Amino acid sequence: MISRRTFLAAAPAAVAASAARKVPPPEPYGAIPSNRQIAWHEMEYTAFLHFTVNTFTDKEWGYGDEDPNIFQPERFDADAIAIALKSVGAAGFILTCKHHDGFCLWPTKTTDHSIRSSSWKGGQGDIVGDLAGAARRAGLKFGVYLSPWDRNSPYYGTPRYVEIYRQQLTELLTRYGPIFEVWHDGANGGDGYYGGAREKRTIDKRTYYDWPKTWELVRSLQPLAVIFSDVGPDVRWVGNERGIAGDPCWAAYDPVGAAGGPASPGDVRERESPTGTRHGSHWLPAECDVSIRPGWFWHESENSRVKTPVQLIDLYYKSVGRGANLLLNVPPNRLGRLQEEDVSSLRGLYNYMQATFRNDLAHEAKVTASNVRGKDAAYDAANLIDGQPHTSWATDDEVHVAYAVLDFKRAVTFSVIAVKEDIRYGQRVDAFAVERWNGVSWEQVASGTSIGPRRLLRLNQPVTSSRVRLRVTEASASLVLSQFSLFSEPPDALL
Ligand code: FUL
Repeated sequence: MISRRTFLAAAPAAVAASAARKVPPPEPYGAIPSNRQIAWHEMEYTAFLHFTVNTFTDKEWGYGDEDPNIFQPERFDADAIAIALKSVGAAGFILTCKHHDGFCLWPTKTTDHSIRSSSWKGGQGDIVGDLAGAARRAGLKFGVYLSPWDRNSPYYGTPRYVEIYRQQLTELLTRYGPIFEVWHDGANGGDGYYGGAREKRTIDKRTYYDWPKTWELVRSLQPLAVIFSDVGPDVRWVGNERGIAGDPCWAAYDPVGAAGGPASPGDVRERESPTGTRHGSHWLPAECDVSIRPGWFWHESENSRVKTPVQLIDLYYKSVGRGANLLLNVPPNRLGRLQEEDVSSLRGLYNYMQATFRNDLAHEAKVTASNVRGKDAAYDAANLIDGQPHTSWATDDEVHVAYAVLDFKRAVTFSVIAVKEDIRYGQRVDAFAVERWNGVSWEQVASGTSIGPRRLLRLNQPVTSSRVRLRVTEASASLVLSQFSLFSEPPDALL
């Protein structure tokens, strides 16, 4: 079936056509995302704020015996932080409301090791409240990190602490408005202050926290929030702290414990997390947490070791470009501000993204395809270039291998390719290639495996052609692709 609609004509037509769809859509394949996961996928790139007593003690892991008075961010400005993050394209940010030292950045009722015991703002400060409010004002989503390991609590290791942890979560999830993500890391137990005991405490990672009960609590208080841990239940750790997803990176995942058997936070076979499980039973996409600096917290000595825009761009392609989300840590400094060096690198990344992704060359093309589901216009290949996430080019049930061709009136030059599946129908494609017409034959310029929510392929050299073809070479079900885009990286994008 051949379509000759242009982009401008296709956008309204596609909406009308999907309403008038005569042929039923395909059955979803395998694991599929929940609505909260779909909303999370759309965020793509968020910031992480590591901030606490460590910022003032120059440590990465506080022992839990800090004097609360050392927390004195004299020029703390939540709006300045949120506005800066918004201006560099982050969709939201997650704050370390409590790190392993147990110091709570909000006036919790559960412990004295909190901002309430600091002379900062006369004990009236609330960093969580200020940043949650600033996020909302800036149009950003807000998320919370609450370390399960607490080196301050005298109760750590006993059932009482697990109750305290849930009370802390309850405070965070009921006082500060909508939360988009609840983040639990996997560092569990070891030596610490523990109310003065100064000893080593180990817990059984698999049973101590009774995670399913805690996740139920999160669900009941913030049903739209995704829950992150090594093993989900909504978002999985990517298995490294370098910010790099696997290639392939499947959204589905069946986590396995380090020694085999069931997995739990802190006990997962990490080497399988970057790639996921091709036909896994859970939709459990990867999130790439990585710091813009060597450490997670701000250290003056690391101001000269901030990742450059070029390094951040590379990370962006290796995380977001492989269908994962990027959670990029930008730690506030002792003043309570983002460090200028960090913001300047973020701006470099943002300028690059703006310059590269602002103009989708595919919009100029006419699209034809080797097969269209039921020859129904609702599934036309023109949907690939209409800019709408929920209109798709789909094929007949038995057609798993197919192609779509972009025909241009002029030769276009591109260096980045973007492809997306409509993930409401699951992850269906196993392999694909992109080819250009060289006047005589089709010539492959790039290829990939997993697509899912998003795949970006960055070419070593720009490619020029007036005909470009997306060819799905292997799939586990018929195709439901929502986007095929071509972009050109401006050579001066980093200036
Ligand atoms: C880990 C922690 O131990 C690090 O300090 C950091 O917070 C990282 C994001 O998670 O588990």
